[in-house]
Amino acid sequence: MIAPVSVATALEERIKAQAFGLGFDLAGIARLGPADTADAFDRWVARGYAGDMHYLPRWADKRRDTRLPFPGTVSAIVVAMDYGGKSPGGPVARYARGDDYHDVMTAKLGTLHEWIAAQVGRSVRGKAYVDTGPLLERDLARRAGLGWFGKNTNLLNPEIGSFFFLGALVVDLELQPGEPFEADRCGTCTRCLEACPTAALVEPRVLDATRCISYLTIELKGEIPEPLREPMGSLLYGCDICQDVCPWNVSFARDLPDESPYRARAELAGKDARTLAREILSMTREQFSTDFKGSPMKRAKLRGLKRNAAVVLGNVGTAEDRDALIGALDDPDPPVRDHAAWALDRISAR
Ligand code: B12
Ligand code: SF4
Ligand code: SF4
Repeated sequence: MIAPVSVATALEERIKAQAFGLGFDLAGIARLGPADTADAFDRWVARGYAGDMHYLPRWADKRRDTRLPFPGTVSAIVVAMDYGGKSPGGPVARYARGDDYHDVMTAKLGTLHEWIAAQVGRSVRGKAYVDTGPLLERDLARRAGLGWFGKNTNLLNPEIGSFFFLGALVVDLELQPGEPFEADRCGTCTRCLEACPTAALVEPRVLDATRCISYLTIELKGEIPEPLREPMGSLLYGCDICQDVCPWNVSFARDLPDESPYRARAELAGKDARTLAREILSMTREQFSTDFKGSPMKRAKLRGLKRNAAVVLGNVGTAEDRDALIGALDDPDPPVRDHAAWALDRISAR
């Protein structure tokens, strides 16, 4: 017997097809409501793991229930977009080498929103979130069937690994939700926990952000604690190590298509850590604004990048890098000066 196909089911399938057509690599639908992992989030904050990311605890109440950030909405179309885990590793994490994913994905979700309104023949109340509001995006994505929480805390999908961004369009339409992803496909593997250079993964699925190189190089505004500088190695911005070692990424990480907005911009492509660090240390504000327009790297501000560049040269620099560091000893920003002095001491001691 052929099962009856409801009009509603057809709409969900067409929404997903439209999402793929817009360039998303995964798409699923979730019913909004209490977040399954809200307690895990609260415990994480209580343990101090959010560090200086004060916006996380500030909106903790709204994160408990996905209906709260945008009242009146009941469903979410959750999408993922691959950012190319197969590109070679380097001083800048892969997610940050091209255009800012917030802009790219928010625009695409806006187009999807308009398309849905045209399909249903009325204006649809809704809002796109790409890291831009108090939503536990991994929680929502797991509910929409996009993957499971890896022990490195990233959402992992059995077909494309974890090198993807997440986004959600919350809407006031009653859509048929997909099946949540219930399996834990990490099994007995613990490679990510062992590979983390700063021991930031304190337990499976629990990250002490204050030790994570991603936090230290992007979110932290002041001094990087000294014991954590050496383990940063040549990482200038972000960190991919716990994803690089993951067998799911080893098998399924993908190349970026030529037209992808996430391909590395010319200022970064193929540059080794020392060259890039020296260029950043001598960069003016004007040059930074031009070269990094529309880049996620603007989040760290030029002073944050200079601080990171000094740490990188302290770890992998040679006597040839001394001049760039000496120039930074006059920087108006105290952490840049302090980290440059630290790096010069390290180079002299080698
Ligand atoms: C704050 C933040 C960070 C912080 C803290 C990360 C963290 N793991 O907590 C820092 C700056 C360190 C960071 C780093 C990175 N981030 Co970030 N980050 C966020 C942000 C804004 C909030 C995450 C959050 O709420 N953290 C608090 C913890 C408690 O939540 P969680 O990590 O999501 O963990 C959930 C599960 O693990 C589960 N859980 C917790 N404990 C347990 C225990 C058990 C037993 C179980 C079953 C579940 C479980 O519950 C948690 C809450 O839902 C999200 C966007 C968003 N709004 O969600 C992006 C986001 C998570 N980041 C993202 C990315 C790409 C990164 C980096 C890869 C960037 C890089 N290369 O440097 C790294 C990865 C580091 C890592 N191993 O996680 C993507 C992840 C996509 C994916 N595939 O998962 C997101 C979703 C942004 C996006 N829109 O695409 N990030
Ligand atoms: S992103 Fe790097 S520092 Fe952060 S948990 Fe993963 S391996 Fe550790
Ligand atoms: S490295 Fe192993 S434990 Fe870590 S996320 Fe991947 S499969 Fe899971």
